Amino acid sequence: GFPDYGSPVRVNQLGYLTSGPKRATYVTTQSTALDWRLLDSGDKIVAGGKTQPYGPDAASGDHVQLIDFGDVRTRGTFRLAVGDDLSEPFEIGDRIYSGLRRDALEYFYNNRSGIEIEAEYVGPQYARAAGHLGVAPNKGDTSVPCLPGTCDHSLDVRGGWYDAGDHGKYVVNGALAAWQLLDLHERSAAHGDRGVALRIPESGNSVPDVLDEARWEVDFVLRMQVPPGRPFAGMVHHKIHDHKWTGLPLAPAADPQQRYLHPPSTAATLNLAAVGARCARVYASWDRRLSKRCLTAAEKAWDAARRHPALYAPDGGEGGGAYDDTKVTDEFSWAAAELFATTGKGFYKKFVTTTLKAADGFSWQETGGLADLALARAPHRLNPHDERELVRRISSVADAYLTHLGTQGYANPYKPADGEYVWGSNSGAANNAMILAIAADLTGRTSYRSAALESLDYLLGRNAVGLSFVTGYGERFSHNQHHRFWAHSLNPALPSPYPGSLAGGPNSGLQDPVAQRNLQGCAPAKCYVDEIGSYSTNEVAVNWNSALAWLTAYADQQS
Ligand code: 9MR
Repeated sequence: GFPDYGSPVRVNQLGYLTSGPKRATYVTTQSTALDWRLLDSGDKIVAGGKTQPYGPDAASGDHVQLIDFGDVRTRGTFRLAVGDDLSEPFEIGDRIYSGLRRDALEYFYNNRSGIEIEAEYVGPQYARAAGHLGVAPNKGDTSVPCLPGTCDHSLDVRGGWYDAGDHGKYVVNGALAAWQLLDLHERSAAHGDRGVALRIPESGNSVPDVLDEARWEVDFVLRMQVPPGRPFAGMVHHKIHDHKWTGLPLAPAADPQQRYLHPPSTAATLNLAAVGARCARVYASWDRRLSKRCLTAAEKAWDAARRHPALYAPDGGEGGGAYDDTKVTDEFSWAAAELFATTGKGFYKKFVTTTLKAADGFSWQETGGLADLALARAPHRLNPHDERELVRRISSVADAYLTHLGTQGYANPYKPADGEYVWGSNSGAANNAMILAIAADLTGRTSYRSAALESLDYLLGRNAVGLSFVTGYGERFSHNQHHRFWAHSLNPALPSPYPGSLAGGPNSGLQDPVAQRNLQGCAPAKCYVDEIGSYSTNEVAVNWNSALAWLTAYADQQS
């Protein structure tokens, strides 16, 4: 039968900022304008108006109308009604993103490798033993050998975050996630916000908590660099993971498999160059030693990548994600831009060869646009002409996303040219929203700010499946993301995903058996199933939660 998509009145189920845009989408076969009503918690009508007919929404196939209640600035709990159809309840208020902003960051502590996750911080349900410290049955990660035949050293690569629902640790998306947290901090600091307190062991120290968390990953990425005196010294191992895919559920401490370091890649090496350069700048005023270590490692990585510019991680393989990439001009450009932004050395500038493009946005694989986002944090490095050009480029991409958002039935800045939704489409939405937010910062244009905020509506319930893709937020939310420890649906003794965990989202590729069984013929925006087995639509990942963390920090600062 039909899946249950809940109320046809689709809203941001967390809520709307008092000073932000407020729109909803109504799924209906009717084509004429209808009356909508906003009801308070006592069912009293506090506002009303006419819906705006829209028509069929291409991504979902839904026939919809739009509701704009942006004039309402009353705080409280409300529902929207059209005829007999009632939305889920939602808030209108000022600090509605404070909790999610914190939880989205605490995702990372919960997914740390090489450290016990303590009940004191996460509560008894989420507490677990440290994984991958070489304590039996674990064979990792204190002395991990190379994949047989690829090198003869082993490295201590403890720490870092588990990539996603599996226990692999992959440099290219891990570095991107750490980068996004560092950027979040840098932007917040520039806006006079030191960030929220996290429930993590380092919280009492003098360093902002988000930097303590990002450091957990930065330290790991530094450990992945091939030491001096070895073949490929200065290059960075692409990834480390189990020999074969492990099953679900599995606590990190119970993983008995042999783990291997996979060969260095140019892409991973340039990821260290990029995040290392950013680390050097961001930690300069908090931890000079780390800042220096990061810069030295970043410059070594850069030199090594120049010597080995075409070592590509292969597609396929066993036991972990491939994170394959055979085009690294974009990684060279991003790394050069970060190194230039931090050091000011003109030498790096000529290697900045890419710019932000609306069609690409950015992702672990496509990092060309990050060159512009790096420069956006260091405008003092640019002459006035180059700075104007940078702002013009970022604005024109933001204009494209504004159009995407304004021309879809469910406002979403993500609108792939071929109409197909990719693996991790929700991170496409969140990353494009980040670009809109940066464009708003650079230009002061409120249309960009509104669009960045409205993107959160999509993630939090105003979408084709009527679900908030973030655990614990909204009335109807994703409960069963693919994860080896947060596997409540497989073993009731295990927890559900930690609140604030973002699902990958609709993926029209149907790249797992559960999606293939349940979603044949789905419209792209509906190719999603909240089952633990659907890793291609319903996994969590560090590089997706970092996007959510960035965007919710931004939204929280807008009240
Ligand atoms: O996010 C990755 C996506 O871009 C790829 O298309 C997909 C298939 O290669 O892999 C995704 O990353 C997964 C990784 O391969 C294994 N761990 C979980 C990651 C998130 O689903």
